[in-house]
Amino acid sequence: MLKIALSKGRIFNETLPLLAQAGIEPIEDPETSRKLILNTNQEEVKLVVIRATDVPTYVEYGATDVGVAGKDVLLEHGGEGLYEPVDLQIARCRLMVAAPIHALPSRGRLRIATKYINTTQRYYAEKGEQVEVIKLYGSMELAPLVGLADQIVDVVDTGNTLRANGLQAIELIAEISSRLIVNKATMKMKSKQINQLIQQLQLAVNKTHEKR
Ligand code: PRT
Ligand code: MG
Repeated sequence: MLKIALSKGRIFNETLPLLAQAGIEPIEDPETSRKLILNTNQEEVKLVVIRATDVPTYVEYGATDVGVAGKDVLLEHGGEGLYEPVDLQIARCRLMVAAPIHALPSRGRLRIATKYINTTQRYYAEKGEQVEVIKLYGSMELAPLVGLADQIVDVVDTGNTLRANGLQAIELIAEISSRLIVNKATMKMKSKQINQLIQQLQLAVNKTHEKR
C-alpha cells in the first residue's frame, strides 16, 4: 500500500498530470466526492486529501508515505523526518514582504502579520532586525488596511490581491514551488516502490519543462 497526501485545489490539480505520467490516476474527483481517501487505478495506491499545511505532519508521522507540499509550508514546518527528493515545479509563487503603497517610514519596531511566523522570525533575525510578528490564519492583506500591522509576509503569484488592497511587494524571501516529500522510514521500508515513484515523477517534471 502506498498513501499519497495531497491538498485540494491548485496542488491537486497540478500534481494530477504528473501522477498520470507515473501511471497513477484517481478514480474519484475530490471536488465532487466527499471522501478523503480516493481510490486510484492502482489497487495499491491511495490519494489522501489533506489541508495544505497539514501535509508535512501526516508524512512526518508516516500516516501517509509521501505527499506534495509547497516550499512555503515546508519552510514553516521545519521538515524534520522528511526527505524532499523532487521539485515538482508546480504551484509556483514567491514568499514576499509587502507593504502599503503609500506607507510612511515607520517609527520603532515594525509589526508584521503573517501565517508564516517561524519563517518570518528567521528572516528578520538573519537580517538583524527587531520586528514584532503577529500570527494570522488568512487574509493577511487586511492587516495593514486596518492598522493591525505595518507589513505582511505572504505568498504572491500575480500580485493582483496585493494591488487590489493598496499593497506592493517590497522584499523577496524565497522562490516557492511544490515538492514531493517522503517519510524517512518509508524511504527505507518501501524503497523499491518509492524510488520508482521518484524516478517517474522526476521524468514527468523534466518532460513538462522540455516542452516549453
Ligand atoms: O486554502 P487553505 O487555507 O486550505 O490552504 P492554502 O491556502 O495553504 O492552500 P492553497 O491550495 O491555496 O495553496 C497551496 C500552495 O500553493 C501554497 O502553500 C503555495 O505553495 C502555493 N501557491 C501558489 C499559492 C499561490 N500560488 C497563491 N497565489 N498559495 C496561495 N496563493 C494565494 C496568495 O496568498 C493570494 O492571497 O492566492 C492569492 C492570490 O494570489 P495573487 O498574487 O495571484 O493575487
Ligand atoms: Mg488558499
